[in-house]
Amino acid sequence: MSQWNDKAYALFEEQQKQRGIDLGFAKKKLLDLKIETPSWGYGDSGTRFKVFRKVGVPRDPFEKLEDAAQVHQLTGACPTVAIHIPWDKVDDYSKLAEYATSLGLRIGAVNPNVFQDDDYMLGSVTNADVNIRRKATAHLLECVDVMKEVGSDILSLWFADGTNYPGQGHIRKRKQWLHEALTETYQALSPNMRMLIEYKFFEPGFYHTDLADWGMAFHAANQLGPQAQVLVDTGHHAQGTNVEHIVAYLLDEGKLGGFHFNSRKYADDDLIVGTVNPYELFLIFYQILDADRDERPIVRNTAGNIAFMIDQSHAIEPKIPAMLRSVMNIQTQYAKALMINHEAVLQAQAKNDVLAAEAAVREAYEVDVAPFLAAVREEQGLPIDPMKAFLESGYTEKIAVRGVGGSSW
Ligand code: AOS
Ligand code: ZN
Ligand code: ZN
Ligand code: ZN
Repeated sequence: MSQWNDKAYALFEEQQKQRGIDLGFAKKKLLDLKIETPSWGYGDSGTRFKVFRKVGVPRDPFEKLEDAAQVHQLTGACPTVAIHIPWDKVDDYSKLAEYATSLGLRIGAVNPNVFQDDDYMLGSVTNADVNIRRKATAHLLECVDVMKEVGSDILSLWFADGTNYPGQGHIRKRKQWLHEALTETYQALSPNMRMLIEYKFFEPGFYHTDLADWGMAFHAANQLGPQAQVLVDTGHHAQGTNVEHIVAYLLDEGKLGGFHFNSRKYADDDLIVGTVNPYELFLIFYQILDADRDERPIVRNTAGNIAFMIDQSHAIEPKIPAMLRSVMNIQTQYAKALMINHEAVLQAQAKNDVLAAEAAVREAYEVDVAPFLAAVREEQGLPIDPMKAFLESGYTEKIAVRGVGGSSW
């Protein structure tokens, strides 16, 4: 390690020991943190105004995996890749899984797409037309088959279903149709599979969305059974929503299944994780690490089985560096949360000492964890600065031969 980091780490170690932090435990937790990257984050995407086509963007799902493998090689933290069907449709899914293995990866969550077909304009599983509902459910079932072929254990469901005008759709009928489709899909799951239900309060529907918030997703998951859980996309709430509260609530109910991490300033902006309001991300990890210490096994097991996934779309950013930035920002906030002295927080809470409790949480956020991250990376034989290593690797130049024109979908 560089002399600078040796010194910085020695000081860090001393300070954290004084604060009562078990660094051996923190190191183990940090190494255990695995983050799934999305295949669609490696392709061109954009806004409703323009998709800027970039040189070197993957032309097919195999090339998306190659790019994802770069992120994993440099961080050691991203062994799985989420796929989106039909964006990542291939003739032989076992070939895709084999290719992933050859790159040191695995296929993670399978995301059915029931929003891009023209038939779904007025809804997929909630469409008033029974034939379209059937078609949508058949696609969900097809994705369960894909899971079997690629060895995935997570079906990640997001529905664009909603309406733009009062009266446009029968809200209660649509609720029941949604439930029917979810039930049929749930019954097709193998025992090792989980169904994660994602909610979002608006967009593309601007009047109502069929699965608008965590309460609706939670209720659906409860009705279905233990293999169904809620997926929290950090960009899917109204301004000011206390996301970490939702996280804590779902953890306590054993129903937090996973995340779609991204940053947002206004709506579902899908920006690089941790670039806006990193404190929120830290506070989410605080709730997870607190649940990790819960006396009830159900809560601990839930906290230990969260699928940490990134869901971001790049309009202007180079894709691989943007993904690296997200992964590193997640690691930074997680490492900071690992610097929380939970006993100190709990003691202050028990004494009703408002300021001491707030301080015990915030002080961890204020810790500079850079020496810690560098030490852990170096111990694994990884570059201390994955971004710098990527930029110097020549990979960007190498993939330029792909030309222009790949897209997320
Ligand atoms: C859409 O807003 C959701 O975040 C979904 O997770 C979606 O499937 C993903 O963003 C790809 O578009
Ligand atoms: Zn999402
Ligand atoms: Zn979204
Ligand atoms: Zn989003």
